[in-house]
Amino acid sequence: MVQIKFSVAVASILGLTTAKKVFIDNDGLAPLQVLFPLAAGWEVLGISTSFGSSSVVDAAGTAFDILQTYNLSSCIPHYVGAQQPLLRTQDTFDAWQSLFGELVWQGAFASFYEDTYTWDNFTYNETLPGAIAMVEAVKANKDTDPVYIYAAGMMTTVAQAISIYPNLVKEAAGLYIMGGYFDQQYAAATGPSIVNDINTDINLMQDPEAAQIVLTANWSQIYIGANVTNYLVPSQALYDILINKAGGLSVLEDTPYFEFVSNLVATGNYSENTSEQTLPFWDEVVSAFMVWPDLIESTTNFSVAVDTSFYSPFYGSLRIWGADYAPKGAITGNATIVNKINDDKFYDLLVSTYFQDWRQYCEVGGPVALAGYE
Ligand SMILES: *[C@@H]1O[C@H](CO)[C@@H](O)[C@H](O)[C@H]1NC(C)=O
Ligand SMILES: *[C@@H]1O[C@H](CO)[C@@H](O)[C@H](O)[C@H]1NC(C)=O
Ligand SMILES: *[C@@H]1O[C@H](CO)[C@@H](O)[C@H](O)[C@H]1NC(C)=O
Ligand SMILES: *[C@@H]1O[C@H](CO)[C@@H](O)[C@H](O)[C@H]1NC(C)=O
Ligand SMILES: *[C@@H]1O[C@H](CO)[C@@H](O)[C@H](O)[C@H]1NC(C)=O
Ligand SMILES: *[C@@H]1O[C@H](CO)[C@@H](O)[C@H](O)[C@H]1NC(C)=O
Ligand SMILES: *[C@@H]1O[C@H](CO)[C@@H](O)[C@H](O)[C@H]1NC(C)=O
Ligand SMILES: *[C@@H]1O[C@H](CO)[C@@H](O)[C@H](O)[C@H]1NC(C)=O
Ligand SMILES: CC(=O)N[C@H]1CO[C@H](CO)[C@@H](O)[C@@H]1O
Repeated sequence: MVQIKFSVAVASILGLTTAKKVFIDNDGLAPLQVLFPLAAGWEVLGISTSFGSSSVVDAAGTAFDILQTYNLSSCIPHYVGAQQPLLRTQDTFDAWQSLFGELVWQGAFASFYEDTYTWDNFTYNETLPGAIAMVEAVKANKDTDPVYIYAAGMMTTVAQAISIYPNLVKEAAGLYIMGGYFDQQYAAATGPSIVNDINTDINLMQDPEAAQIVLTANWSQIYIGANVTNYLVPSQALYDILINKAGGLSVLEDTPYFEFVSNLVATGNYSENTSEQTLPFWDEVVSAFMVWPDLIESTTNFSVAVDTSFYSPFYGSLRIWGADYAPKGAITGNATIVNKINDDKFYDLLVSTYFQDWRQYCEVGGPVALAGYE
C-alpha cells in the first residue's frame, strides 16, 4: 500500500529535486504525524512545539523522544514555538469556565497539570523561535515548493508568524489544522466524560484570538480535520493486527524501536484501556489526508470564523456559514472541512508505516525494511 518514492526522497534531501514540504507545529507530537509525510515522500522542514494540551517543556520533550526513537533529529530540526496564548491566561480560562461550564479536557491549563519533563531531559534548536523558523522555511521554498503548514495544537505560533510576515499566507501552499469542531454540543452534553473530552475544541479555545487571526487569513487553502478525526480510533482489531505482525505482545514491549506501538496497544486487551489509550488518532488523521489526499471521500467548503467574545458560551469555538450567508460585517475565512476519509486505508497505512525502519531516513532519504519484518 505505501509506495515509497525512494529516489525522489533521496534526491530531495540532497536538494536536487523537489518534494512536497511541510512545517509542523504542535502541543506535543504523535510519531505518525511525522512518519506519514516521510512515507509519502514529503520533507518535514521543521517541527515547533508549543504550549496547549501540554506545557511547553512536555510538548518539546515528547517531540524530542519521537525524533530520537526514529533517529530523525539530524535532519528534522526541532524548535520551540509559542510559550503562551496571545491573550488567554490561566485566570481568564478559569473565569470563563465558571461562567459557561467546566471543560473535561483543559490541557496544560488544568489545575492538576504537572510537567513530565524538565528542560534538562532533552535538547532542541535554540537559535530561532518556532514562528521565525516557520517564516524562514516558507520564504526559502516559496518559488520552488511552497510549504504546507500543519498546525495541530493552538494556532498561536502560526498567528505569530503571520504577524511577523503577513505574506506567509500567500507564500505557503496552505494550512492544515486539527481542530475546528462544530455541532458538538449535544454529543458533549450527553456523552460520558471521554465523549465530552473528544468533542471539546481545546486547540481553538485555548487561544481564540490566534485561531481567528489564522483561520480568517487569506491562505490559498485551509483544510480542517475535526469531526472526521474522532472516528478513527484504536480497537481490539487494530491491537491484534499490530501484535500479530510484531510476533507477540512481548516483542512490542521488549523492542525499544516499538516503544510507541507498545504504548498504543498497552496491555493488548482493549477492554483494559485507559481514557488516554482510547483517544482518536487526531493529529495522525490530518497528516494522512494532507499527504495522501486520495484518502479523502467527502469535504464541504464553508466560510469560517472563531468566536472571540469573552462573554460568549462559544468563545473559542469555530462558527461556520454557507458562503452566501456569511456575515458581511465581520472577517471570515474560507475553509474546506473534511467529512470522511477511507478508514480502512488509514489503518493499513498506520500498520505499514510502523513496521518500516525509519532510523536511517536521514542518511538514505526513506525507510528501509525493518529487520525481521521484510
Ligand atoms: C528527566 O530527567 C530526570 C533526571 O535525570 C529523570 O529523573 C526523569 O525521568 C526524566 N524524565 C523524562 C520524561 O525523561
Ligand atoms: C538550528 O537552526 C538554524 C536555522 O534553521 C540552523 O542554521 C542551525 O544549523 C540549527 N542548529 C542545529 C544545532 O541544528
Ligand atoms: C486574497 O487573495 C485573493 C487571491 O489571491 C485576492 O484576490 C484577494 O484580494 C486577497 N484578499 C485580501 C483581503 O488580501
Ligand atoms: C474567501 O473567498 C471569497 C470568494 O472566493 C473571496 O472573495 C475572499 O477574499 C476569500 N477570503 C479569504 C479570507 O480568503
Ligand atoms: C473548496 O475549497 C478548496 C480550497 O480549500 C478549493 O480547492 C475547492 O475548489 C473548493 N471547492 C468548491 C466546490 O468550491
Ligand atoms: C461526524 O462524524 C460522524 C461519524 O462519521 C457522522 O455520523 C456525523 O454525521 C458527523 N457529523 C458532522 C456534522 O459531520
Ligand atoms: C480483557 O479484559 C477484560 C476486562 O478486564 C476481561 O474481562 C477479559 O477477559 C480480557 N480478555 C482477555 C482475552 O484477556
Ligand atoms: C542515525 O542517524 C545517523 C545520522 O543520519 C546515522 O549516522 C546513524 O547510523 C543512524 N543510526 C541508526 C541506528 O540507524
Ligand atoms: C475509556 C474507555 O473505557 N474506553 C473504552 C474501552 O474499551 C471498551 C470496549 O472494551 C469501550 O466500550 C470503552 O468505551
